[in-house]
Amino acid sequence: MNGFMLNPWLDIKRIGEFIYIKNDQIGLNIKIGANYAGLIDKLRLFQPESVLKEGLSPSAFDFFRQTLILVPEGDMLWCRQGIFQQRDRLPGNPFQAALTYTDSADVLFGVGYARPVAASHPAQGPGAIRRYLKPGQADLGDIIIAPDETHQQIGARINLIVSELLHQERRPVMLGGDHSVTYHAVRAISAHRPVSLVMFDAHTDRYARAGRAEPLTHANVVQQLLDHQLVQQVMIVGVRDELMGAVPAAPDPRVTVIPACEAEFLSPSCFASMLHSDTDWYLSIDLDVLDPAFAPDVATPVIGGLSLHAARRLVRAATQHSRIVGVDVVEVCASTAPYHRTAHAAATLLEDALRSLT
Ligand SMILES: [Mn+2]
Repeated sequence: MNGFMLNPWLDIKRIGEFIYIKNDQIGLNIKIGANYAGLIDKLRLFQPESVLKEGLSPSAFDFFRQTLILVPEGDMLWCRQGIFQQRDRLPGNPFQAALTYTDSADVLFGVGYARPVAASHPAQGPGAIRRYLKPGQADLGDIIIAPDETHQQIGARINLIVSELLHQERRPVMLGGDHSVTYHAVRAISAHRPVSLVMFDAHTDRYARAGRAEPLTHANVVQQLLDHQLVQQVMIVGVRDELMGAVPAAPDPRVTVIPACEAEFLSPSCFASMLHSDTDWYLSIDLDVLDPAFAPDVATPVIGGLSLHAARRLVRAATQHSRIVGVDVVEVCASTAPYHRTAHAAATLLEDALRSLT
């Protein structure tokens, strides 16, 4: 397999004639002469055999083996900075926890990506949601996103993490970010197996300006998944975009829409029976599915949404009765209030989902 493994806490710096290799998590702090400069590239590319040829003790590199995630070759940003920005959600000793996170079936990671023009800040979603999650979830932290990075670069990382977790037979649980991040997670899953999308959203996310090829956004993520044949079926729950004057998207036999007014009173068993058992499902929860009374801090609120209890019933029905292969929670923005009720609602729905996943 192409790529290399990297300890996410590793800090490699060259200062003058010396190279410092530091890992605060395990109290590692070694200094080597800069004439070993070639060594650093080998370390980064994780070629321990060739490193050993340089005459260093094999045990000096044990810490490199305490690694978990494959990093793509050529993505030097990850290489320099590590994969994840924060790991403070890891239970107990963070280093030990990371080594054993694979014991958990569900593994969280954050993607604080937001469209550049967003007036509000879904980029802060992962941190906001974590504040209300109960401790104990395996959590890789947030992927690093540099200001000038493209959606493709960020997408490649999401793809990599999701693929690696699937390979380990884990379930990826992504904290967004705006809704466009869902595209990359579903694409990664669809490369492994056919998958359908069950999505809670005020919008169909199938909006397009006529006659124009558009880049991936939060507003067309479902349409792009359909156009690129990455989903078998799409079930969208809680839609009420007519209230904001949206033009209905062209009918597509793969898409089922349950309007908010029906979803509020839909029985869990009826909903579960609509999620066909002949496909795996990816669950995506856009917090704007809730009425703004419950979730005001979303990028595009629409009046007339679901109550928290209705959404919880349907999320639990979906996770109890269908094969869910991945989950995300998206579009939680920053709040000016000390009590972030939108993030609390997001954490509640996510915990409902994780509790009832089988
Ligand atoms: Mn959405």
